[in-house]
Amino acid sequence: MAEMRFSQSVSARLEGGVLVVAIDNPPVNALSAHVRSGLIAALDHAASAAEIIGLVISGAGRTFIGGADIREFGTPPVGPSLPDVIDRIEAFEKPVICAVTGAALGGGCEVALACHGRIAGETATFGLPEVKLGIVPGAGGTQRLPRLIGTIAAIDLIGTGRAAKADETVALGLADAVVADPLTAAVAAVRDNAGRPLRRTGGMNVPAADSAAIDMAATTIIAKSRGQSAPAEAVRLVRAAGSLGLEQCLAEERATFLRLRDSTEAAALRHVFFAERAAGKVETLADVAPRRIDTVGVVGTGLMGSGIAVSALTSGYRVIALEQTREAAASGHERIAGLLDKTVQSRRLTAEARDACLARLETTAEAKNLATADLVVEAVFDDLSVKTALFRTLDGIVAPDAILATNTSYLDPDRIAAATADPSRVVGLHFFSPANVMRLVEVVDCAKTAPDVLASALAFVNRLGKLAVVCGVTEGFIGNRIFSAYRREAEFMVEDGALPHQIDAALEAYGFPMGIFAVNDMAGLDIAWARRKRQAATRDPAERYVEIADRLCEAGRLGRKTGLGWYAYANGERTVDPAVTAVIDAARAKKDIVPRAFTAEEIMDRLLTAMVDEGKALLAEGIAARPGDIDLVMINGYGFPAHKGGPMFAAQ
Ligand code: T1G
Repeated sequence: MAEMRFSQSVSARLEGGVLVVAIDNPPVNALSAHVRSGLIAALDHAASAAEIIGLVISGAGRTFIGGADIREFGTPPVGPSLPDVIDRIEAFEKPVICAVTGAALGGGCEVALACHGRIAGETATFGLPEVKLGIVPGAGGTQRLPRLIGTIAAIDLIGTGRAAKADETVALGLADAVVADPLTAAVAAVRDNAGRPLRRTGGMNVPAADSAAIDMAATTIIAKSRGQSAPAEAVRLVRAAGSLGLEQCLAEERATFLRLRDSTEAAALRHVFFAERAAGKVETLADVAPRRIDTVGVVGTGLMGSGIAVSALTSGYRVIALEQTREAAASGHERIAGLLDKTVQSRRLTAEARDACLARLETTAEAKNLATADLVVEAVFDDLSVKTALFRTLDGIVAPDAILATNTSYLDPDRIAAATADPSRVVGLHFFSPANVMRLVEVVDCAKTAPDVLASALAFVNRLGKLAVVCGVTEGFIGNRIFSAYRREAEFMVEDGALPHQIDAALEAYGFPMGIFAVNDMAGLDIAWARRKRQAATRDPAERYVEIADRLCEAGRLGRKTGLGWYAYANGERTVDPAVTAVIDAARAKKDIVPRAFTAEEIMDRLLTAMVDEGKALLAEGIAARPGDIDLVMINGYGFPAHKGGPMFAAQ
């Protein structure tokens, strides 16, 4: 069967009168200009060839279509536009069926919606993730999806931007069938539909739905948007589909898409998208093969250790979890099993998969059982002498090529590595709590870490499905160093006149889920207090130091866990406590500080400046490789709103 080429990325072959079109635009078959023109050319050809009874649209490789080409955003538009292609497909006289293997996202899902039938392969996923890029679907998604699956389901899919797996899409009415061989099935579907009235999605009515239920779905989406504008806009457009004409709504959708595309919010989220793709990529490791890791040892099964164990288990690793005593090992097993149960309850894991995880878990008090581990991650108490003693022990147990990783947050991993005979096999893996939920892992490239050890650590974090950001050795790595810098600035402003709840309100209005003083209360004030006390002897007396937090801790106000911290927590409710204001007033009086007023804007400017200045220092010291890495750490580890792009981006 001769291949026909319609552009550099679109070709086709004829199969029994059916034109089977393949899009081949690596890496994800994005709808670049040459893909769009190739599709139009294929349709033109099919329209003019009487022997052709219809078309199948498919994607080469493991993706159907990853969406519009995001790299084209902000560049001069090149025709045909995606709506042109979509309208042409939907209006086509002959049946057009898509065979979906892998992801059909954004414009890729909109192409599928315009087809007269959708055949899904077992790996197929459908989604309109545009809100994650600060935009709305711009080629009919907000109008055609509700026609197929109803307003409520459409609000959920478009408002969250999540991708639905093949089975769910058939249940929703988005895909017609899930089959092992979608291409063959699609060709058959073209034959079945040839010469018959075609099902044009745009021509369908939006199924009626209970308005209260629609309101509920809309409220849920908007409540989670943390001030981002795209979700509310998407909900508005989907709701309009049920009440206004298609053409009018398509025009409004397009106008909204173009307006949002050029917004700062969308630019911020595009920055985050590409920063995530760049993160974890280390040029010097391009040709370095990671070591094989099948068995992971975890030392300590407390909050962090059990979370790390669960992440490794649910990613298919065998896990040996070590505790100091048999009793502790048994309760560690229980804690891990409990977390797995919770994951099953939240439908993120099947019961069978949980059982398989437990079958791959061993908890023990025998350190020698770690001899078969390819990688050991320690999550014991954050004390240097405890960690160095542990690494010395592990050094004598694990295989010479096994990797030792420390989960320390603040200690110097080089000093931990120096306790071993071979520091080149030591790396930092700084997880965030809860480790089975938080995406971010700071992968610390220590002074002597071997390239293939770093490559192995990155491969391990990728396999956990987490976001790896590489950083060098400094106290607090990227995240905690920046966190300390803006906490310091926040405390300066408190001493100068602002109140903790005012600063938190400014951060929450900016888009943080929680302000810095509330975060400190949640984490517990004693950890930072212990570190300040450790540093007191070496602190520069000329350096400004705010004592308020020390006074709170001395008064037993250690945060939520004691019911009192920067706030009071009667019945778990966060309330402003005049006793704290009194401590603050006393601290100001002691330094003869006359308090002054701060606007929310000034508060945010000062906090962002503190973050950015520390970020610039981290880049200058070579601790962070890219500004985007710093943004990802603050977004994924410290609640910085993604739609602001992170501190380095926001500062631009
Ligand atoms: N455009 C351009 N480049 C893209 C791209 C896209 N849509 N998607 C991915 N890439 C690049 C990415 O930067 C990386 O490049 C490489 O492909 C592999 O990506 C009108 C306007 C499809 C699930 O939001 O979710 O359609 O780093 O590492 O893990 O309504 O990519 O190698 O140089 O992520 O296999 C909507 C975005 C667009 C989906 C594959 N679509 N992509 O995951 O690979 S807006 C999306 C993804 C839209 C219309 C609107 C994932 C993937 P590099 P990767 P992966």
